[in-house]
Amino acid sequence: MTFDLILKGGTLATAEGAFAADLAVRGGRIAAIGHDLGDARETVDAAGRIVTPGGVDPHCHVEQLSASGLVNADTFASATGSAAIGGTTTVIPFAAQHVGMSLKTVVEDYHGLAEGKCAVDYAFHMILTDPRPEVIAEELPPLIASGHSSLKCFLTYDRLRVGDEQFLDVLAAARRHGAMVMVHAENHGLIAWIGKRLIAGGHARPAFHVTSHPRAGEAEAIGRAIALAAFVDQPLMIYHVSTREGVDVVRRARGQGVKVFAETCTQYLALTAKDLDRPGVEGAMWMCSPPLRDPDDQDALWQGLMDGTLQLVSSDHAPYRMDESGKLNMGEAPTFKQIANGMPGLEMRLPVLFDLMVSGGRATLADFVRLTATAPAQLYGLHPKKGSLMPGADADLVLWDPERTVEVTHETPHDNAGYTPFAGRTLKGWPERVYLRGTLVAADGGLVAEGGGRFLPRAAGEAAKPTGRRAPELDPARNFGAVID
Ligand code: DUC
Ligand code: ZN
Ligand code: ZN
Repeated sequence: MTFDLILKGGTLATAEGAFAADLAVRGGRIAAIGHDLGDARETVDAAGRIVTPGGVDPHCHVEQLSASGLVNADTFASATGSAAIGGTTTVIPFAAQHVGMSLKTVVEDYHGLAEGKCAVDYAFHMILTDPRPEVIAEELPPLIASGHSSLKCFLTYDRLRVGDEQFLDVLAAARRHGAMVMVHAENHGLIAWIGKRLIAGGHARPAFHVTSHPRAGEAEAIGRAIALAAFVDQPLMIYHVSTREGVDVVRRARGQGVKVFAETCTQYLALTAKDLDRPGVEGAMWMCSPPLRDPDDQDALWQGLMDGTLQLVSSDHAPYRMDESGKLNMGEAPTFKQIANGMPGLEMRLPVLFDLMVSGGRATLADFVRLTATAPAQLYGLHPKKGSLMPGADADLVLWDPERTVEVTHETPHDNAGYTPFAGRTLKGWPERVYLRGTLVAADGGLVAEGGGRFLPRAAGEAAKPTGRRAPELDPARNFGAVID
């Protein structure tokens, strides 16, 4: 039977390794892998090219309302169009609840914004800032059951953070209903305490954002979050690990058998705190939380990615323009406390990581695929449909030209941020053609199909399953018969 598409003569790259083969697509799915596969309506010459599964970016903020009332610069159309051009074919942004809001309404609203607008497939994580009893008991279970199987909490940020008791409520509910929990883990008191003193002392330019998010605050909050999750036996994902100490805390917990996972982001591997050290407000372009750190932290993050302590690299795409609509919404000379945190990265994630890992020799092609596509799909219940090249999987494919070099400028990406923190770098390796379920969506740096992305309802995967070992205080057999749910 004739195929719809054959990619012929390329090197196929999976999380296990790379090999020479042709790949055939039928009905939006990978139909066959091998040689002499037969006829197709379209055959693309992939000689000299690398074929990877489409990237899965499991941490990006799109059209999201912040606690201060700002909405990030991208729409679902612009963010996902830019993702597609960069080789990412699945994104998991957030439906973000704020205090007092109905979680159900929030999720419906984000679906309304995304539906029919996305260039790539998408799912939603839910952010819980107000896990009050009726949200936990009534709203959460049906939302998880309808495919929103992951929940995020913040341990810092005014108006977003949950206390330890609230976090335990979320962890216990996630365990009961089968969801992954993710956490932004930084110590709020440390950040508030040092921030006030920096501003009072006149140390207000963006570089001081780094000082104001102490390294110790990351290690402390990661350790606390893990302790609470282990107490109730709920698997936990630590978001955007940035420090050596943070990596060490995760490694120790995993060594003790705790079911904890961790990610870092492109910017923590490619950029450092020095990037913020610029006159005036210019450093605001490199402001994210946790902040960029030091070369020694980058070494620790790479080591963590290679020894399995960290499982994946996301973008934490959170675009704000360098004008009054975004980073400068509090005027031309804001303090670092008044500047929105976040940087764009959906489109540049894969090219920057391909350059660092594959062209730069930091990792293998298989590592690149594992960290950017396969592991995120596995951890969030999307594998093997996404993140794999198995027959039967969605034909989300990227054809890479491994020899092409591109000098990145602020005009290179197609999102709405108006700049990229990676400008000035020369990258080797570039996504040439990008397919979503067998349809070409991006080619040679341009979008060729819009609005074809579909919502991906997800049941939680293996990663979110409890281990069966709760704290002794929750074990009736060891606790005078007390049953605590
Ligand atoms: N930090 C976050 O926690 N979220 C969005 C962007 C950022 O820098
Ligand atoms: Zn965060
Ligand atoms: Zn984030």
